[in-house]
Amino acid sequence: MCVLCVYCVYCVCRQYLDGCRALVFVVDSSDPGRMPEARAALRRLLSEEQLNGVPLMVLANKKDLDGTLTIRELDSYLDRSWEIQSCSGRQGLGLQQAFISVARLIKKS
Ligand SMILES: Nc1nc2c(ncn2[C@@H]2O[C@H](COP(=O)(O)OP(=O)(O)OP(=O)(O)O)[C@@H](O)[C@H]2O)c(=O)[nH]1
Ligand SMILES: [Mg+2]
Repeated sequence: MCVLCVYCVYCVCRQYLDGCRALVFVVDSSDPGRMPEARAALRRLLSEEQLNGVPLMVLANKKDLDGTLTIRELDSYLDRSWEIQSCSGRQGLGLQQAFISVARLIKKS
């Protein structure tokens, strides 16, 4: 089973898409200026045929820095199960919950 984690908005990782059961997309929620870039990268990834219907977990990272992530725009084009979880990679917060949710999303898909 493949769960694809993308930490970087530049990473396309297309060679890993075959057989992917879930997409975990990590954004820096403390960097609102680059949110349009993150959204564009996510949109591009989700348009890949291999990811049709594949559930999505958005990790809003760096929540320890008072990140504010506006996700409303996301729902308009998401045609799949998806969830968002705030987390701090540095403090290890929110990650366990996130991957429990990923496992549940995969089971439901
Ligand atoms: N405060 C905080 N820092 C984090 C967290 N996760 C990663 N980092 C730190 O963020 C730094 C990397 O920042 P990034 O935004 O990933 O990378 P960048 O250097 O800004 O480059 P870009 O990929 O262009 O954004 C490293 O020093 C990490 O230790 C977190 O949850 N909280
Ligand atoms: Mg950064």
